[in-house]
Amino acid sequence: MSEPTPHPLDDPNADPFEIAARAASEIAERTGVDHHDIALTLGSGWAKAADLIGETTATIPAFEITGFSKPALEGHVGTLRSILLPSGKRALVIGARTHYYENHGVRRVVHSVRTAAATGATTMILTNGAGGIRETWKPGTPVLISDHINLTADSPLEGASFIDLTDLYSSRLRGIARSIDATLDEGVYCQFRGPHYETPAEVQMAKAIGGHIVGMSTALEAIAARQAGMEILGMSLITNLAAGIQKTPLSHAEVIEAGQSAEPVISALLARIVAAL
Ligand code: 8IG
Repeated sequence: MSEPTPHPLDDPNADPFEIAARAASEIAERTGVDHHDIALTLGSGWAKAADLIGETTATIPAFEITGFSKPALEGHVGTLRSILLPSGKRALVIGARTHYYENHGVRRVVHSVRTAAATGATTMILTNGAGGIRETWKPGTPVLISDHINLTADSPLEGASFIDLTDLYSSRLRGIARSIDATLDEGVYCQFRGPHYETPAEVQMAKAIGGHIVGMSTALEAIAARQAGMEILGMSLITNLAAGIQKTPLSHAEVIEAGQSAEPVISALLARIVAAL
């Protein structure tokens, strides 16, 4: 038996930005594209957007790139794709998310975002599947993230990095999204640690403090994207109403099923938004 290779981001002396820069140069080499303009992280329910936004010119298993981990969850694609958009811009599609609940530390959670920034991307589109607190949101509803409440009690920033998070989820980009679909609602995303879903009491807490969407990703990634100077568009697919809001218990299978049936519609929507950026 060989020793498992240590993960480069687990070395406390390693510089996560240097590792992201290394990952970006590997992506440039493997894709033949030395600069990407836009990056998209496609969460549950959003994966098909990759096929609709343009022509895929390279697909790389993410774990072959420095700093990326093997996917923990089935149904998460685990690839990095370089896509040529009709506009001539280049998009990097990240189908491999490391979740905070995997307990690999926040550096590994935000590595894909830092890598995207190091490839040159100045726009970061973060998508996820999430629970809805507003009863008017039926499963399958896409919503814009207007702001977030980070309930992980963690941060991707190290040391005294005081980063402004006003307009973290760009009102300009939300406006573009709404110009494509005027019916798009928006809400405040609460990132819980997970991987358990919330109790009904926790959902009521999230509602009381101003939350509308509950999830297990995105907020920490958005903070890292802002630190890297990117403009952020966040979108959630409401796959279920949050615990206690819906009358029946939550099941991962139902969440996956809701995501799959909404996927064609929301992927087409996202593709139209990307074309308008
Ligand atoms: I999909 O109801 C999905 N992800 N925290 N709560 C949290 N994450 C989720 C939920 C949910 N649904």
